This record gives sequence, C-alpha cells and structure tokens, in this order.
Amino acid sequence: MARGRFPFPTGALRAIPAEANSPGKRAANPAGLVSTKEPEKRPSPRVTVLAGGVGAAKFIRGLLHRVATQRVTVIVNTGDDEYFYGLHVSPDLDTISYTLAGIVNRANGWGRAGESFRALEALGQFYGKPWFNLGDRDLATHLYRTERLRSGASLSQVTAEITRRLGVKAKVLPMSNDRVHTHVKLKGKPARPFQEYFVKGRARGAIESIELRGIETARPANGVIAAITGAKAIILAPSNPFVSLGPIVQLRQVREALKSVRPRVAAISPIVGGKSVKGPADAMMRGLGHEVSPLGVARLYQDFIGTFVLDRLDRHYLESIRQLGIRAVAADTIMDTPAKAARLAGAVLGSLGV
Ligand code: FO1
Repeated sequence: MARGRFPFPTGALRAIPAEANSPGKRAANPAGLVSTKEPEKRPSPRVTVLAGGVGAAKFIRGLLHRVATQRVTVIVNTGDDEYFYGLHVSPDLDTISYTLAGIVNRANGWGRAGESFRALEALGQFYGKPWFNLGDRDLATHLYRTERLRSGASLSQVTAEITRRLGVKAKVLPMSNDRVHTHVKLKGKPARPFQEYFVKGRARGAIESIELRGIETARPANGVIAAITGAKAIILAPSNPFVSLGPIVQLRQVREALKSVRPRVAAISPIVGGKSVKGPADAMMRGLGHEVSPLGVARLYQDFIGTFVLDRLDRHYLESIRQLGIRAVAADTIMDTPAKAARLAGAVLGSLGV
C-alpha cells in the first residue's frame, strides 16, 4: 500500500513533511445561527472549505452567516475513517454533515444531539468495553453508509444521499473515494490507526511520524477539483495541518489545483499563542520538527496559499509570513461564540477580496 509520510517530501508541497438566495429571501440556516439580518442581495460567491472535523465545523457555521448555504462546498478529510463492528464510520464527514443539518451534539462537537447509547452497551457484551462512542442514531448513518458502499455505491454518492436526507443544502464532498488511512507512530511504539491514537490513546505520547496509507494512489473524489478551481474563495479551515488537512492537500491533484488558483486560497492558523486551539496539532508540529507557531503552519502551506490568517495575539508573525510571499492578515480566530465565528469568516472572505 502506498504511504505518505510526514514531514512531507520537499518539492511540490515543500515543508509539510448555493445557488444564491433569491433577492430578499433569508439564507437557509439549518445550523441555528445567530444573525437575523437579511443577506446581501448580490449573489453569494462560491466558497469552498477544506475541512477536518470539529474546528472546521465551527468555522463553517460562521461562514453560513456570510455566504448562502447553497454556494458553499466542503471538502472533507476521510483519513480518520475507521471500521467499528463492521461499519464504515466517517467521523469528519458526519461532524460536518450533522453540524450543517443542525443536529450535532454541540457540547462534544461530534455525534448527534440527544443521543442514547443502548446499542453500544449491548455491543459491549460481545466485544468488551467500547472506547469509541457511537450513539444509537449515529449508528443509523453508519449502517446506511456501509450497506450502500457494500452494494457498490461510492462514498461520494452515499455522502450526497446522507446529506440530502438530513436536509443539508451545502455540498459536502469526501476528499476521495479511495481509502486513505491515517496512522500515527509514537516514539518506541508501532504505528496505530488515527482513532486508536486519538480517542483510545487520548492523543498522548511523543509523535515520531504520521503515515497517510494509500495517499500516493488515491484520487480526488468527484467534484473536488471543480470545487477548488470554480470557487471565488478556497479556505483551509483552522484544522490540524497533518491529520485533518494533510490527507486532503497531499492528494496530488488537489495540491496542483490549489496552486493553480493560489491567490484565491486562504488558510487560518490552528495555532494561537504557541498552542493548538484544539487537539494535538502543536504536539504533532513539535514531534515532526516544525516550529509551533503560525509561521510554522504558513511554511507548511506556502506553496499553495495566497493568504494566511493568524490570530491578533500572534500579529508579530505577520512580517515573517509576508517574507514567504504570502499575504498575512490578523483577526480574532478564537470562535468561542457563533458571532465570533461569523466575524472570522467575514475577515477571511474580506482578506480574499470577496
Ligand atoms: N471523539 C472522541 O474523542 N471520543 C469518541 O468516543 C468519539 C466518537 C465519535 C463517534 C462518531 C463520530 O463521527 C466522531 C466521534 N469522535 C469521537 C470524534 C472523532 O474521533 C474526531 O473528532 C475526529 O476523527 C477528528 O477530527
């Protein structure tokens, strides 16, 4: 099986080792957002977001205050996908879809709201204590996906079916229909599948390397390249650059497409004040020998982004990022309220002149 390893090879990637709303009509707002203002009357631009899970979902909720839902496409990481009890689970696809459908568990940021775990309890009698929490309603998604995949449908098709039935108006695309399986290797231990490292192992331990198994031969899923080349703004959400966005941008054709529209591509720093806003991005950067700062992140993306948005707290990095040949902009990137997520989305779009 082909493997992608971090740090990314130098060269191509360098360091990383809605139809518009009709005038006067309110933007569809299934995610239960804050603004009650009428949207602007000019047609919304097409906006494409490259996304992992929870952090990206927050940003997208903010974005829906600024752009008509039907004009938004989300390209989602599938390197975290895993099999549990014979079911194909796509955590990031589900996090984004549930968020857009307004049914996500807001406290966790993943899974469905109002869940019960009776089936998991019963499964525990056969398989032992579960470590990956699959709710009863969430299981319905995985059962449906698995059955459709088994009957020959592609992950793109199944994702379109699931999102349509959940009432999602944005386009949600898996990055690939081919299997890419992220593994994390801690020092002195064998490489483990991402969910085992992240959930079972609580993301602890010193990172030695990250492998994206299958990345060399995987191709972008239907619609992915067109969503990049046809968008007015392409935004890398503030997701983990290695395990969330890494699998997407390491797809060769995706990287080439991003380069071809580089001035329209912006990334938001997931590192603020020397730490990740959420999750193990900082530990991964350190372990893989990158500077843990917005500059370190910008270097990872420098071949294919035109603009980098960092937190105001880190504005002293603006100049060094500009020296990489990237426009750099400071904004408040901490999305602890929906209004702040909307403001961040506005700032990112503004930085791209959209
Ligand atoms: N994250 C956890 O920390 N613990 C869980 O038990 C867990 C279960 C789970 C079930 C379905 C799903 O769609 C996501 C789930 N996640 C869980 C989130 C997931 O592990 C990660 O957030 C992503 O893979 C990283 O983006």
